[in-house]
Amino acid sequence: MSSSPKRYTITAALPYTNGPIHIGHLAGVYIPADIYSRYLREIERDVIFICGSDEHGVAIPIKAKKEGTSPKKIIDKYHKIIKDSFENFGISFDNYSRTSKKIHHETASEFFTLLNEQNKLIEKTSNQLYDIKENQFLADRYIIGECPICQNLESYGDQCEECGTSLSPTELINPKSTLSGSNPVLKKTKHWFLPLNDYENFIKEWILKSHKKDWKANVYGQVKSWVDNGLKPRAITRDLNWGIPVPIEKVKGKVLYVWFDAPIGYISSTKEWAKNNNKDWRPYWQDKETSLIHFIGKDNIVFHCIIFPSILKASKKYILPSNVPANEFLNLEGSKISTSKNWAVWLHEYLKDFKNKQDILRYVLTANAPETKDNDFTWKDFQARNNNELVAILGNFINRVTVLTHKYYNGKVPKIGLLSIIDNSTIKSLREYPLIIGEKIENFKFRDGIQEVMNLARLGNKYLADEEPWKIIKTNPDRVKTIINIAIQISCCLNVVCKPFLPFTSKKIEKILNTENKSLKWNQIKKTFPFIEENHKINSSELLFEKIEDSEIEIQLKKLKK
Ligand code: B3M
Ligand code: ZN
Repeated sequence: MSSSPKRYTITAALPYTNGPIHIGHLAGVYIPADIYSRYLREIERDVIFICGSDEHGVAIPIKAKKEGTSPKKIIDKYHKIIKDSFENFGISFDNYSRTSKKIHHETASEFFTLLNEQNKLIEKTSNQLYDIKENQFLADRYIIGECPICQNLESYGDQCEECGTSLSPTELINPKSTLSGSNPVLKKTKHWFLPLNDYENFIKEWILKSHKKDWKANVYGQVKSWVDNGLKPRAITRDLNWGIPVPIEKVKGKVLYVWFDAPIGYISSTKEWAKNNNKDWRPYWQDKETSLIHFIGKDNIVFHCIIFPSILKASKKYILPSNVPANEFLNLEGSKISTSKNWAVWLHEYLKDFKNKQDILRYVLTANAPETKDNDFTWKDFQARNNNELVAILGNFINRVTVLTHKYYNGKVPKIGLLSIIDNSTIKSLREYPLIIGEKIENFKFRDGIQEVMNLARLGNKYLADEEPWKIIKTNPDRVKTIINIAIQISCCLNVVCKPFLPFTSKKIEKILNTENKSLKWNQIKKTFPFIEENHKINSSELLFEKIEDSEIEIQLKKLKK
């Protein structure tokens, strides 16, 4: 791939609609994907940012049973809650679809049929766990038992959530049905398998050989360990009544495995976007000059780096991801986030307690993102980062500049005069930031990126503190004009570079600087200086961030312990 792809298809993992989403999801997947997409749009690239709800799989009927309702009611309920949360946090999807839509059922069925007709699937009858009381086969999460790897007693049939190992139900020790609690028996049933062993060499060449340097070590390492253990055929159908029916005439009571259809959901969502926008979806999935990037959490690596690529490869028409920047997990106050134990910060609840404060969470989750290892979110850290960084550094700088401009010049940008050595070096470093931050984002180093945004604000604060315009306003008014002009240029640059990270804040700064109609873009500020010309009128200051009091944090801690 050339260094500058023609277009980007950016996907974020499709959340299961069996519950609302929490800060772990946001930190691991949606914020990084959003920063990346927003940045690429800023530098005027052709980008689509795709997502949607994952509405199949055993998780849905299980939840429906728990809430005493139907799967359809469950997916409708959580689809809405999740979609609203994303919108409220400014996650800028170009399309947010659902895998229950007709377009998705058709697309997934076509994939299955294509592979089946080209003899790329194998049919196999094997013994599977069966619940005699409930009269049904027990796929995936319908089974719970002891993990053969870490001895966790509550491992699911498809995956142990404790150690992350992918499993099949028959591997569990002492399996129990989650439906009736009974011990299942073995019963013969026929399924379709994707012979992953046939793709082992392809994965070796494509990832292990070619992406050792440019893919994240955690992702590369997981792929390598899968391949080292030998890839085996994997069932892509299930005996269930919730999902996409296996598209073969005589086959009844079987559906596609959720992990077969879900990633195809990215394609269906793209098709839906194309239809709504009068575009062609194909280049975004089939043109070699497109860069396809999957943002996911670490538990989804095998599906996005081995299984889905094998399906894409088998289809012969599709491109492969150019990167899969999976993140590790975010813990909460020292413990694993857990939906069942209600140990989480739910986004829709955060928004109730911290109204219009989305950017604080976006900031904290980016600054502390689990990019290379699991990380911990604590409310104390949340408070400290808000008070000591957002308020004291970023907010403080913008506020000082605005207040001084109004105090001395009625809000009009003063004329820049002779430049001192410090002015020159400040301008020089200032102008390097868009480049530095852009590079960080392009390399998926969002933590470093936001750190640099803060460093730019620090540069501004230091410049004002060193030059002390308030001390010389009477004795050297011309000098003060230059200082304030430069400080305004720093604010403007700050506004542009914080756009992908803190979209709500950047809107506010734009309003203060009165640059909404200027559409100052990343590329322009790389090329031209000054960004704002003299006599431009700026608006009065608006507080960007407020201090968070101890009492607010205590409420959150209490809520968790409940
Ligand atoms: N719904 C699993 C998850 O939420 C799954 C992702 C699908 S991405 C195609 O972790
Ligand atoms: Zn385990």
